[in-house]
Order: sequence, then structure tokens, then C-alpha cells
Amino acid sequence: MYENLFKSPLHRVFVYGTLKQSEPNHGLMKDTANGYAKFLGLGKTTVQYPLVIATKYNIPFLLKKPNTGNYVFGEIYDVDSNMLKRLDELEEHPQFYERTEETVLLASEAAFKSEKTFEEVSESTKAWIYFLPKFKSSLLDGTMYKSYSNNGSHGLKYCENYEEAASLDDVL
Ligand code: PCA
Repeated sequence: MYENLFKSPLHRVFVYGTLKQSEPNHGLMKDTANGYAKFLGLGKTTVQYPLVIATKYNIPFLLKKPNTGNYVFGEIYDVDSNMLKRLDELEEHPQFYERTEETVLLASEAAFKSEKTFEEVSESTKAWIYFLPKFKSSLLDGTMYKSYSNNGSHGLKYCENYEEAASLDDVL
């Protein structure tokens, strides 16, 4: 295990959608057969982006349109190269989502529960985020969320296993 970590450097990832704890694709990160993933804490973007739920499969997307939408909350993990490869496969990077490295804020869960603001208890770090780089402008017409939950009051349930079936036509 540690031997593998030396061979395989860690990559920091900010997840905002179905990969988060209690969300439909989180099992993938917990499966050690896919590699290593360590939860570091809660994350928040330092730039506003539109977080939308789109296509008939109700897939969450962070649209690559800075200064639009919200500072978005997610979770930050350190993953090894095997896990990153697995995540890239799921998100179909770079054909569908595109992973780019961004500056984000990282706070421990405990610190977040204190009275202080996220900014007060967090530190700045760089992490990979899966964005939708190109999209049709109608995706900007719907609700822009601050954080994603499949069980949110929006009622838009994610259709598992359909990510691969989601055609680019739905969003481009
Ligand atoms: N999975 C990735 C991108 C969107 C999604 O559903 C994530 O959770 O960050």
C-alpha cells in the first residue's frame, strides 16, 4: 500500500456532484480495487460557477463559465493515479467533462461546524475539478445551486449508470 503510494503520487480532487459522500457514485471512491482516496475535508470554489442539473438523466454539471452562479461547495480528496484514472473514465475526461486545476478553499469538517465562516476556517489549495467546458446556453436558464444533493428538494433524481449514455447532444 505505502509502496504503491510512492510509485503513484497523489492528486487533489474537488468533487461537487455524484462523487460526494452519500451520493450515487461515491462507492467508486470507496472501492480500494480502484485505488486510493483520502477524504481531506470540505471544499469551496474561490470563483463563482454555475452548478446545474441537466439532461434527462439529471446529471450535475459545473459549467466552465467563471463569475456566474455561486461559490460552490464540495469535498476534497487526495487520490492516487489509479483512482484518478477511474474518475476520468467515469467523467469521460476530456471528451465530456474536462478536468482542470483550480484554486479552492479546504476546511476540516469540524472547523466548518464552528461559528466561524468558511473563509475563516479554511486554507487555500489547488485541486482538479470536472467541468463541462462547452454547453448550450439554455443550461444557464435553470437553477444554479450552491451545492449538489441527489436527494435535494429539486426532486431531480440522478439516473444511475446513464452517465455514459448521456449524449453530448443533450448539453452541447
Ligand atoms: N461527478 C463529478 C462531476 C460531476 C459528477 O457527478 C463530481 O462529483 O465532482
